[in-house]
Order: sequence, then structure tokens, then C-alpha cells
Amino acid sequence: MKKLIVLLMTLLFAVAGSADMLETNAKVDGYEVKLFTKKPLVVGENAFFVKITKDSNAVTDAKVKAKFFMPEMPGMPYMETKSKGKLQKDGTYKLNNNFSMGGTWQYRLKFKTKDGQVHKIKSSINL
Ligand SMILES: [Cu+2]
Repeated sequence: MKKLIVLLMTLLFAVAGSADMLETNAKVDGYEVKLFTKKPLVVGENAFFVKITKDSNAVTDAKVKAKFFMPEMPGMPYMETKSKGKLQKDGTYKLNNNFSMGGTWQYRLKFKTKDGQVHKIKSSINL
């Protein structure tokens, strides 16, 4: 019985752990933007991937930037981590961000398309 409980707990943690992987979809100005990770979010270094499509075509000539920040809190200063997207062979942009602590981080994802327009997405993540 004890073994069964331990097994169930392990399974539960495994499921909870995989839920920490990020995958969000947003639409802005006719673009579809998917922001995702391939690993659960952690305090420290994280790789984010951004896929931008318009009319089902991948947009691979945009300039992508992300800023994650945590507002000032009692006893804690404002914190932020900024990154620039690097285009990968698969047409996604990779960004690296380092989080100094767990909690809720707001983010602003921006991308500039070759027509000069800047598109913005606001949301937040939890880690
Ligand atoms: Cu904080």
C-alpha cells in the first residue's frame, strides 16, 4: 500500500511538472504568435521560443525582443530580464532569459516586421 502511494505521488508530481512547460498563443495585427518553452520554467536560465506566422506562412525576417519584469514589491526592487530573438533553422526565434526568483513575471513581447511596424503582446508567466 505504501509503495502504491509513493508511486501515485511520483506520477502526480511528474504530471504537475510537465504542466509548467509554457505554451501560449496570441494574435496581434493579423499575426499569430506562439510563445513556448521545451522545458519547465525554472529560476535561472530559460530558453523561450517564438513562432510567428501570417496567413499560415512563417515570418522569419522579424526582429523579436522580450522583456520580463517584476514590479517593485515591499522589500524587493524592480527586476527585469531582456532578450533578443535569434532565428533558428526551424523558423522559430530563440530567446534566453534569466529569472532571479520565482513568482509572477509580466512580459512584453515585441516584434518589428520588415514594413517597419512594431507589434506588441502583453501577458505574464508564473514560475
Ligand atoms: Cu519580486
